[in-house]
Amino acid sequence: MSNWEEFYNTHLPPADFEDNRSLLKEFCERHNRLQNRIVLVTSGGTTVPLEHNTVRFVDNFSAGTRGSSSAEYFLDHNYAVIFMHRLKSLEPFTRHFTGQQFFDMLDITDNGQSTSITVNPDSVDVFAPILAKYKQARESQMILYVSFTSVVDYMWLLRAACECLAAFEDRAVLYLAAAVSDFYIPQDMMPTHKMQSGEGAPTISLQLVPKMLAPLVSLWVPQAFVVSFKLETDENLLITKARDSLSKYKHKLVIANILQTRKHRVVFVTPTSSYEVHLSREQALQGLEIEEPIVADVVQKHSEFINSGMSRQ
Ligand code: 9Z3
Repeated sequence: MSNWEEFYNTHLPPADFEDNRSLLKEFCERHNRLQNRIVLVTSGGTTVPLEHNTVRFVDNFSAGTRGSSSAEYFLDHNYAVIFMHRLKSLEPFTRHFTGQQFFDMLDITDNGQSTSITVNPDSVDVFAPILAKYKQARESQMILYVSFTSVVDYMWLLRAACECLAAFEDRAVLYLAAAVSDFYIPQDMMPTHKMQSGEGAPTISLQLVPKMLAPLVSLWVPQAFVVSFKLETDENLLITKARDSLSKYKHKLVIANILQTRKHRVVFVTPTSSYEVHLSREQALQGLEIEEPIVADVVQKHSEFINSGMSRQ
């Protein structure tokens, strides 16, 4: 048995798995009937629980900015979007108003008989276009939200989504932007209850998470346009690691980024080329987001892929 098969045999799916599987199935069947293009956007970090009754866990950084903003740009390009995200990480549309920002846009008036809440006139110009896009995406059912928390939840959901996406053949894009842990504690090596400090300092031993890109590319969605992200903190490793990943898994594109500069610079690495996509200082100051040119480029590459008939070779 391969590592990944063993992983699914020894780790139970999350409690809401069957509900999510039905939602995925229904969403995919509808969009496949309509012959739409579809993208699976994964977003946010995964947790690695240290106990079955989880009080403590190891987390992966990632606010979900890349995934949530990219989902909006894919909708602009008429893709149906499965937004598979870490619960409570940033989501498309609402991401523009985090914390108190949303409340600050509202005014409340009370004339003694009734209370009304309105959007502050200064905020209408900012809020209206985002609300309109949100309503449009929801009413036309172009976006499905499904969430995960732990790396095990993520793996179950990823495979279930792929099972539904296979029918789209080359019309599906997988845009794997989530920050997925490489290490975890297998269920049979995890204590049931909260670790007790009275028992002394714990020794925590992490195991390697199987590389799901291998079955994903070769078995689950062999005709899809698969884009993975590679995150490094050492610039000297970035391109080599991205190239290694492409030659190992044989997918279409790796988007490589460095932790500190990820919001204004990424490198597109394909089997035949590598080039930078970046925002200038002025563009960043104007509020442009790097995900806009990233998604435009991915969409263009996806179109070329479909037109070349490469997935059928
Ligand atoms: C990324 O590299 C994403 O671009 C970020 C986005 C997580 C950096 P934010 O959510 O950050 O906007 O704050 N995602 C992929 C990270 C990852 O886990 N890659 C693995 C690896 O590099 C597997 S492909 O080995």
